[in-house]
Amino acid sequence: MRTTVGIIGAGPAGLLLARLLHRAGIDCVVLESRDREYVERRQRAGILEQGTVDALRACGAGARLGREGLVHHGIELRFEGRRHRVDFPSATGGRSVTVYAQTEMVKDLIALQLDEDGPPLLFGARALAVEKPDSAAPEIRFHHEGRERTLVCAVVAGCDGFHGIARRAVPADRVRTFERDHPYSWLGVLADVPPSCEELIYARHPRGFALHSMRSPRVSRLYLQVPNGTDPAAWPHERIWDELSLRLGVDPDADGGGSWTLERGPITAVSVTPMRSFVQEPMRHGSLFLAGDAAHIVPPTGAKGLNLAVSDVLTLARALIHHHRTGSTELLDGYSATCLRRVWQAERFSSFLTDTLHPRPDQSPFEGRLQVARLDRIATSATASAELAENYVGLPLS
Ligand code: RFL
Ligand code: PHB
Repeated sequence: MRTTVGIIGAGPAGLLLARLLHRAGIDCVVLESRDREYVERRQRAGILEQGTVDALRACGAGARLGREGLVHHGIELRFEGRRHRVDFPSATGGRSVTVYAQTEMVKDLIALQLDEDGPPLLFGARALAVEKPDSAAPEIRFHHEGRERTLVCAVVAGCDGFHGIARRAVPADRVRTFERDHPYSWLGVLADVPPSCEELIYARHPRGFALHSMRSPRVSRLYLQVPNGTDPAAWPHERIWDELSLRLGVDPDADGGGSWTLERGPITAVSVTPMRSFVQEPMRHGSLFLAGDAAHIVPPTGAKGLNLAVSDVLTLARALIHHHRTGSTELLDGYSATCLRRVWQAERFSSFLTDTLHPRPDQSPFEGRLQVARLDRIATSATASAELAENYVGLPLS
């Protein structure tokens, strides 16, 4: 098999790249190790930056998103029983974010690719290795329908996520990795109950972080900070609701406190996700380009992972299209540096929010007070609040 761009992975990065290249008349093939049902059901992110929404609209994947996506103009911070709302439009020249599940975005992109005669998308096709990545004809060795095959390409796009194989094709002496593990995980639950809030709530509590998000007007998505290695079975549903109520709770006498209750309902899914910060530099090796989680991971607190995958892919598609039309490699040569600037801004912001909202198991009382002081600063300074808002809605695409 031969193609111009061989794409490994049908997550948001690989699917959007395929869509953008196909529309520009560049051939590609997408290899995905899982089956369609699995890819469409995997519960992941929920917050799209304005730039991500604009990109999906521009490539024709914005119809259902426009109907079903919930536009949010702010978030609420809770700490010490207090409530503080961060307003986005007033701090960012009118920008906002959209709540739309990653799974829905993936379904929309798959449907477009299959229904509109898009480029080949092979499910159950597991890439085993990228051979000759630094040559002009790199190859992807993959396993599909019981046999091993080879896809010969001009360019390979490694969009295969954090556990993929593309990143490992770069020789060890050509890369640097930067990593930080966090001493806690998130227990995530999906519940068939209308959200008890209109906007997302991020809470810092001495017992740990909690987040109230949503998937639709009828489905809530909630998270609790838990120790690494937590077994979801140790969290019966009543215990989950009790802990969420406690951590998200408000004090009627505190600033903005008032009264608030968390509505409970049937929990339909529980999972535990470790928190990780990771970057591999550079994001290109010869004809192999890494995009999305294949190159970097941020802890989910800043809601940046999916949005970074999208911004990488926009940069890569633009560079490939420019090369296809003009023969110039200028944008391809700048790909890694352009992406990494934005990646490190997202790492910085995600680390800041993570460190501010999660009490570490070994932290000193002094550090606890600093977390509260940082949140108090956001609640009382328009400048500090605007800094959070600007980063949350997404820094401009360069
Ligand atoms: P993905 O989505 O992991 O897709 C990679 C695809 O590659 C396939 N694959 C292979 N295919 C062929 N051969 C191989 N050898 C392969 N190895 C892997 C996989 O099956 C998969 O289909 O990476 P991509 O496209 O880079 O997208 C990244 C995002 O999925 C990720 O950054 C976000 O989900 C992170 N994230 C969030 N991001 C946000 O922007 N906003 C959020 O609100 C947000 N919340 C979250 C999150 C991630 C979470 N978890 C589960 C880590 C909340 C959570 C709980
Ligand atoms: C989600 O809805 O899954 C979500 C929202 C905000 C985050 C992380 C996850 O920061």
